[in-house]
Amino acid sequence: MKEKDRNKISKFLSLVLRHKPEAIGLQLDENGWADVLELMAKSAAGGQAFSREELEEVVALNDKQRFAFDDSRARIRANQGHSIEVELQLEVRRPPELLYHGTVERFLTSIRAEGLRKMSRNHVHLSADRETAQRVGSRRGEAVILAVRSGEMSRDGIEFFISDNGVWLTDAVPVGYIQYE
Ligand code: HQG
Repeated sequence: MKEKDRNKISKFLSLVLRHKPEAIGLQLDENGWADVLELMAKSAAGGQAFSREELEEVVALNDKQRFAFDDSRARIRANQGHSIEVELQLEVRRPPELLYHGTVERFLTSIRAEGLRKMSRNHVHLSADRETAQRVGSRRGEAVILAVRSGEMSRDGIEFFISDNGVWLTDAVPVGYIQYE
């Protein structure tokens, strides 16, 4: 499959597995899993047909490993990034001393006032490396990278999780833990 076609399917999967399963009448369970056969049938009916092999390829080659099959490979879900309520049963993990968040200038006044909030998603997304934060911020314009004193947050009792694809997640980052560099 061409990269362009894989990206199209990946975007569609992000929509139905993270944000709007109802767009194709899909049912996710409480942990965010969709039945693969149901997903394929309903996607086809909704105008985005793909084969099992194509789906396997999209999952395997996805640049951020956004999706995962369960052990039986009968179900699929998004590893993170949801806006609908799902219980991902994420592992609580002790974070490194610093984590990074990529954003843009126009959000800084608000971030300085209220800290980092999860906005429409279920968590604030952070990364262990600056390059990822740079890429995330660049989606919206010139990236501004914020360092988060995650070690201190953790010692203060704030929990961190890591998704199956290595994204650091937390509920909110209060203003006092953000470093503007
Ligand atoms: C900003 C993509 C004003 C925050 C990416 C961000 C990532 C505030 C935006 C993943 C704020 C939310 C997540 C506050 C935070 N006031 N703005 N208090 N607190 N913000 O997309 O981190 O390709 O929900 O800085 O690559 O940009 O979808 O979060 O700009 O990994 O897999 O509000 O989504 O991955 O935007 O991106 P998002 P994000 P995927």
